[in-house]
Amino acid sequence: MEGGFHTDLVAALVALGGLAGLTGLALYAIRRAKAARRRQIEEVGAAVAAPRPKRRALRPEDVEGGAAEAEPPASKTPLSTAPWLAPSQPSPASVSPAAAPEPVSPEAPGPVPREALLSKASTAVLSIEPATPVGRPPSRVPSPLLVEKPRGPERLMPVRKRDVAALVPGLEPTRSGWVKRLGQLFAGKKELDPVLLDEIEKVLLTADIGVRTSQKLLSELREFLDKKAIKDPAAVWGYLRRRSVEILTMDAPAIDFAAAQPFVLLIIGVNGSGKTTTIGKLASKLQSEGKKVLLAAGDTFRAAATEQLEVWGAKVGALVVRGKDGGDPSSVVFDGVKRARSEDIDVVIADTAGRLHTKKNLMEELQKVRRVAGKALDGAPHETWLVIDATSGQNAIAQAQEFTKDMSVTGIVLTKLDGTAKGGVILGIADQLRIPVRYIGVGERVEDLREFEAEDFVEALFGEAPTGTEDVS
Ligand SMILES: Nc1nc2c(ncn2[C@@H]2O[C@H](COP(=O)(O)OP(=O)(O)OP(=O)(O)O)[C@@H](O)[C@H]2O)c(=O)[nH]1
Ligand SMILES: [Mg+2]
Repeated sequence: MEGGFHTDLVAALVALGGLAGLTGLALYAIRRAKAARRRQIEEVGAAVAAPRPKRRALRPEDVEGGAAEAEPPASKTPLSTAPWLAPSQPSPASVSPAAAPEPVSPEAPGPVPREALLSKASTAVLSIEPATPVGRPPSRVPSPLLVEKPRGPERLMPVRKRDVAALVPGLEPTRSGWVKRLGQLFAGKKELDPVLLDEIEKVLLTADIGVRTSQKLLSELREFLDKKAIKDPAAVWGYLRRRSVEILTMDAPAIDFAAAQPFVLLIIGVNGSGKTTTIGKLASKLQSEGKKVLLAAGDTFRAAATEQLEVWGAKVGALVVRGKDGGDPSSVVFDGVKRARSEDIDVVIADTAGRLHTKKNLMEELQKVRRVAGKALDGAPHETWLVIDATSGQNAIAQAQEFTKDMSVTGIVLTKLDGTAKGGVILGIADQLRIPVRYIGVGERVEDLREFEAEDFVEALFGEAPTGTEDVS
């Protein structure tokens, strides 16, 4: 009996011991599992909390060369389109859909393939990458719709869209004038002879290029022909084309309207040259790129001039600052720049009354406008553009020379090229003044103001080079 009791007791103790052991094992397993889970959570937490590289959504100023550091103010027109991206085209993947622009104006330049845009920016990473597995180092966590800010000189630069076909109709009068005559001289000629050289001289001298520039081209031509004994008319044609590009190409960086806030542009020129129209077209272009533009009605001479500017302002959605009729134009420009500063405007374009370069008092008035603009904002005006009517032919060269004596002109706008065969004047102006031509007007429509690009212009003017053309230099 007593032995049976002991056996039961031992069995009970063994069972209890087994149970305790099992419980202990179970608790140990649970603790291990919890620890493992905690480690997992900590790893993820560390990955999330670790500082991320400086990446942020692409902003327009990144591609425009604007004030990339500054947050765009809330009051600003939403913008996300660079000049080279047509508003009507889908934005690049890097631009958040929320910031996608509404087209403002129809004349925005056409799109540039995204690949082309990217190829210019070696540091830009426009990433749409698969999600990164948890636990990877944060620096390798790609984020869709984020872009690494390009650094230094390698910032995204606009890729220029070639525009030759669009220029051809506007340049038709000049193209079918002296350029055609020049081309006809070469047609069917196998060899260059002195008679042909004389004919070339005649055409160039009547081409409104100006006597000086024509003579220069001819003497260069003779020199090359003597030296290299080149008899091939096609080579001469090629030479004239190439020299034209060289004359029209200036060592001047593209205008960066984001270089100042606001960027102040003063427009000057003789009566009726196309100043106000150019201002309207340019304002439309800039607004469509997302910039806020203010127009200063510095032509206080004619009441109709201010109204004309106001019509443009309303059309393109730009603010217009006006003064009293007959008032001091410099005070209008001063008010315009001040207002632009307080309202976060990007570009101020100041109109002025047309004037003859021969009128000393009127030229002094312009100088005052310049000085006063500088009082409203250090460094203003950042550019002063002389608007020249191409129909005035060689007189335009004389005009430009006079204006540049009194004013520091930084750019030329040549208007009305569509209405004249005197487009050659552009060569004379560029050659003799060495001031960059910034825009050309090839019609009255808002889209007829075209950014000037020497090669496109020459190609549109001369057409395709005859077969067999080679450089004589
Ligand atoms: N065909 C053509 N006409 C132009 C062009 N640019 C301007 N015009 C026309 O030229 C005329 C004069 O233009 P405006 O802009 O008023 O000239 P403005 O220099 O401001 O004139 P003022 O203020 O009187 O000195 C207008 O009828 C314009 O439509 C152009 O590129 N081509
Ligand atoms: Mg005007």
